Amino acid sequence: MAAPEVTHLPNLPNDVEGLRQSIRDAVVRVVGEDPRQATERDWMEALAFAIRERMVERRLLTRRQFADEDVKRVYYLSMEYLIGRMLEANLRNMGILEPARQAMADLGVDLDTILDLEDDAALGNGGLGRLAACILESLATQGYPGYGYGIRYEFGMFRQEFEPYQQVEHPDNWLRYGNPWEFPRSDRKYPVHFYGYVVEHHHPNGETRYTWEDGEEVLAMAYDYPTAGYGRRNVNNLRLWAAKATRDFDLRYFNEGDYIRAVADKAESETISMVLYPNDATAIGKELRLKQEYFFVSASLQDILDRHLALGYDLDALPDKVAIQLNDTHPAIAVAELMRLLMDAHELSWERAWELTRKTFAYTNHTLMPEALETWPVELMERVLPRHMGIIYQINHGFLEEVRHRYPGDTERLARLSIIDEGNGRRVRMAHLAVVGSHRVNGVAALHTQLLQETLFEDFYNLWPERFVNVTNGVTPRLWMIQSNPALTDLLGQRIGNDWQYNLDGLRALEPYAQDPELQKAFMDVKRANKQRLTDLVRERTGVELNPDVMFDVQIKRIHEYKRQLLKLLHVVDLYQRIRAGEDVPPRVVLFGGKAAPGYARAKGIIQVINEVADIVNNDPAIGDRLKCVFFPNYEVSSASIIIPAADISEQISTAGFEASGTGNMKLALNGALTIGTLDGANIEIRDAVGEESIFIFGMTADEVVEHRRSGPSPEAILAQQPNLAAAVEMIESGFFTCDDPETHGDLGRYLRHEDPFFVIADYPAYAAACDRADTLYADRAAWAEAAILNVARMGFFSIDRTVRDYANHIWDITPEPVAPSRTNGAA
Ligand code: NBG
Repeated sequence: MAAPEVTHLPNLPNDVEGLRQSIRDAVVRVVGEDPRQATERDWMEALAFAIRERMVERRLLTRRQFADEDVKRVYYLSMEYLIGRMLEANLRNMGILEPARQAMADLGVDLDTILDLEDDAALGNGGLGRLAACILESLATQGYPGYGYGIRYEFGMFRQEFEPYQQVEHPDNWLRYGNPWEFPRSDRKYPVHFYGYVVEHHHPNGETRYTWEDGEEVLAMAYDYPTAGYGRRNVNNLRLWAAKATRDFDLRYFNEGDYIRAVADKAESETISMVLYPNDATAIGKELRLKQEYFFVSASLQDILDRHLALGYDLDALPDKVAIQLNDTHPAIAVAELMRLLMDAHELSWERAWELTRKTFAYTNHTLMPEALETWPVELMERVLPRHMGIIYQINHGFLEEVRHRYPGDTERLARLSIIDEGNGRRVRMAHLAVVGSHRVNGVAALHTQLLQETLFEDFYNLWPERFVNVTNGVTPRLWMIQSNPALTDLLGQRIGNDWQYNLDGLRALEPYAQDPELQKAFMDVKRANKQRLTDLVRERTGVELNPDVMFDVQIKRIHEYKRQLLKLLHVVDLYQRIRAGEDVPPRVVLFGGKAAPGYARAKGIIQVINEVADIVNNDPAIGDRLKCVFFPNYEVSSASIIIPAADISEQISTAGFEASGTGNMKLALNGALTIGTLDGANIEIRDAVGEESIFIFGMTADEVVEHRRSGPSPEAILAQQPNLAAAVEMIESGFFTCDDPETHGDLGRYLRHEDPFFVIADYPAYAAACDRADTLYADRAAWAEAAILNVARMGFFSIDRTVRDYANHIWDITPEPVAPSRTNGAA
């Protein structure tokens, strides 16, 4: 046992004085600059270091308590974490935002200026990655022992520019100045193996064992990011892996005298963690992607088992002490990897290993879209991960035996359920591997879970109904209200106190005041100020001048056909024509934001046409303030924080049955925007929560979409009945918005008239009518304010804290372990 003074943690003071001291010291000791000459960036770094010292101290306290209390831990395996900026979030959750602001002011530095210097940590594409970030924050806030594992991509989500209308992607070099939040852990490195072959060993005792030989090895090195809970002392950890070449690897070639080859190979093995694939909800099918998946899964599982054993637990106790959540199928290879580790490294029997594996894993599905379902060619899997391919075969064999027993003679069912798809050139279905290897499978909204059970996983549901649960997504009110909307946060504080910050259902206390004219005025004033803030940002980023007194109608999300940005665009063109024809339509600002996957031509075409339409509309003197259309460039977490609080209307208009949940819908509604939406994903639950009168629902239901696809009228037939819509389509394809060049969007016209796979045309009349209903309500300020206030008051269900409790209670079986205020920093 080390002496108490050795194990004592520093216990740094959190008052203005103590912070000022730490920041000043850090400028000299960590940044290496004279405080007299320090730049804003130097001060930012110094501030970050002062915070991180305090965070790590609490993390160590948290870890000591978890060890003392023998807790069960959950590990969240995700290829993506869309975190955004960390400085303000950490200050806020550590409870030192105001003291730090004062301390910085004392040092002659404006905190807000500093906050704006930070790059977003954009290690994710969209909703799936942002959900992962919200879940980690909530785990810490609620005191759950929960850890994230992922990849420390050198380059995150690309930066989007328009040149002038088309999306151009630029690399996101977010680590170029280093990163003050990470703790590189050179003592936490694990070898990860690729390629090679498998050798079978028969023991005299009848056992067969396997070794995986030859091939290549890469090291995974840990980088830790402490994650602070809000209003609690708990600090958890996000561990991201970076690929490093092994020493052996270098040596082999160095010894052969091939220095250049050695260095080149080193660089190549380090490409594994180089870049995030910028594809949202589409499987990519590239070998490097498979290597990324296996790389982070293998390192994470080795680390989890190491910790489990180091804490003194037996492997048999794995499911009692460890839960592992697979965030979509990206980490599904974990099922085979855990089997490999338990059998080949720890010498457990197949049966024992399989039981532990199934009890430990759970799997979240995030989409029904066929193009998102990962399958890997057997040939590729055999080459890159030969041992895993063998294990998958054996898992599949046992599983199909079980199916055969339940459904004798049903060969079609066997083919449908098999982990190996024999129909498409033999591929491994990762979703099937995930379901077979997990004790729970969840969808992310009620409709999505229902559709999973009825369609994608119907056969699995019939086999194991007890494995399926729904966990509706949520969002963290710390980022999406307290930080993004300080004005509304203050107003809520004055009216109903701050309990809602810890239990979002507390927002209900606002309901009785929804008709109070004073509150309505204050609420609308807050909205007006937020719109002014966005107006300033839009001017700065695009040069377009908005009028904050008109309705702000917002569609922000990845660009995808099923999300139907084209539906909104047709409405813009329709309005434009009506205004030009002299009709008196209510004024509005339409704001789009979102990125297209670089290889998704249709989505990039949608961005281009929106930009072109915007340019004409915004510069047409006949239009003025009655219609403005903006494509906000490089939509990311930090810009979402400005856009969302300023929205009056939230566009959630996906083709019903396609959006698994949505979470932007929740953020916008929480901030008082009214939803125009289809009965899709979590929109349905939002409608149930806020009530029919506070939401504008339109369009086909998921069932009706299926029916329409089978026997509905063609888009052409519908256009023949809809003169306004037909005129809008014609205007686009005529080349009106592209300097009279009909070529550019001729294809888009054909697409809408003859294909329209997501039923933009079919849903348009209902959509335009929903927009009109919104306009009518908006014209009645009091009625609008009342609906918006009720909307906020009724959004408590969509807190990520409820989501995380659902996972904890129904899937992980873990309990909160808040760090006791009495826990001292002394020797533990
Ligand atoms: C996305 C869905 C969204 C959902 C998020 C988070 C993928 C594969 N799925 O509807 O499209 O809100 O996941 O669950 O990115």
